[in-house]
Amino acid sequence: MRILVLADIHSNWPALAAVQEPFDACLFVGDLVDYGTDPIPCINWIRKHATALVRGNHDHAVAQRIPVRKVSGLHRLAAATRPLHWKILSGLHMKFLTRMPVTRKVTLDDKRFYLVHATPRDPFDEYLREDQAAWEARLNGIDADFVLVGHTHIPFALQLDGPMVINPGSIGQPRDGDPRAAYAIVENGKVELRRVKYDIDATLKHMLDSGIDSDTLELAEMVLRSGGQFDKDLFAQFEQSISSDEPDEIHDTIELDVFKSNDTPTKKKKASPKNKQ
Ligand SMILES: [Mn+2]
Repeated sequence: MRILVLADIHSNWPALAAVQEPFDACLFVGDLVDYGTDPIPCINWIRKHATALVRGNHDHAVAQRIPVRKVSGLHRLAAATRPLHWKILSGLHMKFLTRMPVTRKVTLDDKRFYLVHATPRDPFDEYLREDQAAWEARLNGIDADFVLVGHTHIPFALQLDGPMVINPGSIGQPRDGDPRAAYAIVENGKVELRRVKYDIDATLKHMLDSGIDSDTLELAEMVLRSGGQFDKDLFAQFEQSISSDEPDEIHDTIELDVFKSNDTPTKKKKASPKNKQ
């Protein structure tokens, strides 16, 4: 069984549409919305194709109509796009976001998967990257073969004494220095972290046409084209810092020592997000 693992789509339809993978099941670990301006085809695609899914902090904020309190850093992007979501999403779409579970367990192909957006200790907010001791401490008591997470937008596959923790990286807003959409494939108990190029111009054009202001658009372009690793001095001009102890959402690059590939997989069942649903 070929399992497609997705996270952090963030209303970036051209990025999701670029994933042309055959798959038998799709697991989504949260953050469908915010940052981008095209949530509807993303929600429709996930509604149709996700075998199991969980809610991310941005799904929660949009669903619960929580306004963005902080306007520095990437919060500025969320501040510009969240009200647009409230304007364009139907009651059905909002209900879908509201009903996304916080954690989910599912068994596929005799493997037990545990899905949570950030960490089991703090399902929405804790940023935890590839740190063996920290993950072992947080997964105490969780009985699973694979723990699937998102949130950091930085891919890794970490084998612990027991489960393997997989972060597929972000579809809609990668932050590891590689601007290509990131996802993972789990097949026969093995994981591959993959990347695919997508039409960033189309994403930015959609944002422009949606009425996003030029400063925010410039920030979005820097983030998307650099894979989240843009010049921090340039970034500083966008900072309208107000004191807050909320964690910053920008992270430094980490080296990946796991397999990455753009190879086209052997064609099987084709279920691609080619057309808007
Ligand atoms: Mn996210």
